[in-house]
Amino acid sequence: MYGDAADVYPDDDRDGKMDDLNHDGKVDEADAQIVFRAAEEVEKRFPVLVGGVAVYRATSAHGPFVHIDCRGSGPAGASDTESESSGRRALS
Ligand SMILES: [Ca+2]
Ligand SMILES: [Ca+2]
Repeated sequence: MYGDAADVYPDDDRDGKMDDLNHDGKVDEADAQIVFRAAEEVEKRFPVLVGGVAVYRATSAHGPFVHIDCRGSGPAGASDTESESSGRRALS
């Protein structure tokens, strides 16, 4: 983690992966979407704080998580995404 960006995944059982937030028996993008929607709520309330939110799919190296970039609007800073971006870069 660096700058003001954060990778967010609730991990109450501390296994290093996002928990099964919707309790459907598997940890996947649906769970990441729950965090994504929560981040969107924050973005609506505090638009200056959040520069971008993206859901990352699970890989062999990590479970799904949500990346929140608080480094401000503009294209810089999100070029290192390894999976699809939400495309919700702030429009100014
Ligand atoms: Ca966990
Ligand atoms: Ca789930």
